[in-house]
Amino acid sequence: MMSAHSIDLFDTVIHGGTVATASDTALCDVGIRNGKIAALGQDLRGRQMLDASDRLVLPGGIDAHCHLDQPRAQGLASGGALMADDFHSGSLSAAFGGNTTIIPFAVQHRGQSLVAAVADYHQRANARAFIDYGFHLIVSDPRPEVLSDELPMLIARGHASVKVYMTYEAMRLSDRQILDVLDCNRRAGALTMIHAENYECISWLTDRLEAEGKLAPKFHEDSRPMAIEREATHRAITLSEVAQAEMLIVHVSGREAIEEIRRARARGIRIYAETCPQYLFLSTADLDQPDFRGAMCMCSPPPREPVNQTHVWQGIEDGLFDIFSSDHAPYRFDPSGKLMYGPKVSFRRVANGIPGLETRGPLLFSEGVMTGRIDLNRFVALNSTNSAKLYGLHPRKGTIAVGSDADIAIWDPARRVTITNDMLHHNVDYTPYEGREICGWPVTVISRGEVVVHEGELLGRAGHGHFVERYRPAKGAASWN
Ligand code: DUC
Ligand code: ZN
Ligand code: ZN
Repeated sequence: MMSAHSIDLFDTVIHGGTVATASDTALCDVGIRNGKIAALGQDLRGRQMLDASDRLVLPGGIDAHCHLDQPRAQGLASGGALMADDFHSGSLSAAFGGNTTIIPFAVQHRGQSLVAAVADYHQRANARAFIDYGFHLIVSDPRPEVLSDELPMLIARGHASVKVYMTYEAMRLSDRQILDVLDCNRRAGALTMIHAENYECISWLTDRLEAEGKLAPKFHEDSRPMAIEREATHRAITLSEVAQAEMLIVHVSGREAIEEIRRARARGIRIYAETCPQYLFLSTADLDQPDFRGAMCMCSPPPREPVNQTHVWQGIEDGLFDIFSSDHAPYRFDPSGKLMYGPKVSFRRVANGIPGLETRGPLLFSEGVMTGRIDLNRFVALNSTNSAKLYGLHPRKGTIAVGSDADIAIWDPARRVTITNDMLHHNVDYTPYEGREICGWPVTVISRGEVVVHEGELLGRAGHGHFVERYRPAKGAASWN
C-alpha cells in the first residue's frame, strides 16, 4: 500500500476505516481524486472527509448477473410477463445494496441482428443508471453472419462475455451451435456463460405433470430435477473441452452439478462457476406455499431440497464458486408478472425469476462473514473482485488500489437489519427474504468518487452510471488448461 504526502489535498478522504480487498486487510485512509483512488495511507486530508471508524471499506459490489428491462416475449424464462425493473430502478436498488457496477444482459431474439439488439439495450440504459454497467450478450440465433461479423465486432467493442442457453424454446442452442459460439468467443476473447438444463427432459416431464393435473408452483422443481441440471452441466463441460474454450456455468443450484464441476476441475479443465443467494437461502419448501405464493420463489434452476444448501456453502467456502450473483429477474406478484395468467395456471406459464439485487451482498456478508464461514477477503472476492477479473473489469474495478475507480462501499458490520420489501428500492412488490434478520449493511456507496447512497439517503443521480467496456486479459494459447 502506498503512502501519500500529508500536504496533498484530496477531493474526498475515507478516514479511519478497515480497508479490505480480496487479498489484504489494513487500517488506513483512502484518498480520492478525480473519481479515482489516488492514495492509501495515514492521516490523509480531503475537502470532504468521510468518517469510517468501526466500518469496513470495501470495493463496491459487482452484481455480474441480473436482468433489467428485457422486452416481453414468449418462449423465454419470462413467459411473456413484464419485467418490473429497468435501468433506473434496477441500478438504484443495486446501489442501495452496496453495488457500484452491474452486468445485465442484452438479448438477441431469433431472426434479430445481434448488433441491433445490443444497440437497443444501450438505448434503454442511456442516462438512466445510477451506477456503472456493462452488458453480457445473449446469442439465440448464431447465424453465419452473427458468428463471422457481429459477435467478434461486439466483443471488440467491450462486451467480453456471452451467455447461451441449453433450454427455453426460443433461446436454446443445439450442441453444435454452442460449439460454434464457444469457438467464436475463444478467438475473439470473450467468456462463454451457459444456462445448463436439459430442454427435452424438462419438456417431457412438464407434459407428464400437466397430464396428471400437477400444475401448482411446487411442481416446477419436479419438472426440472437436479438430474437434468447434472446432465446438462456435464454436457456443457464436454462442449467446452471439445472447443478448448473457457466456460462459466451460471446459477449452479446443488450437489450433483457441483460434483460435475469438481470432476472437470480435477481433470484440469478451466471451468468457472456461479451460484446465487436463492440456492443458499431458499428450498423446495418455498415453492410450496398457499395461494400461489410459491410462484414468488420460482426461478430456474429451482431452489432444491435443503441438503443442497450445505453443498453450495461448501463450494463457496472452498473456492469452487468464483462468482456470487443475484440473477435478479424481477416480476411482480400481480397480473403484470407472476399472476399474468391467474393463480390456477400451470407452473409452465409462470415467469421464472426472483428479485435480489439489493439483498445479495448483505445476505452473503451476514450468513457468510458474520457466521465465520468465509473471511472478509473471500467475501470481497465473491462480492466484487472475481467478477471484475473474470469479466474484464479489473483492475479498474473490483479492488481498492491506487489508480482504480473510486467505487467503494462502506459497511457497518454491526448494523442489524430485518429485510422487508418496504425498505428495498426495486420495483418488485415482494422479496423472497421478507422478515429475515441479518447483520451488516452497506451504509455509504461511492461510485467513481461520488457518494450515491449515504445512511439510507439517495445522493446520486440517474445518468451518473456509464457503460463500461470490458476486455478480458489476453491469454497465451497454452493457458487454456
Ligand atoms: N435464467 C436466468 O439466468 N435467469 C432467469 C431465469 C433463467 O432461466
Ligand atoms: Zn439462465
Ligand atoms: Zn439470469
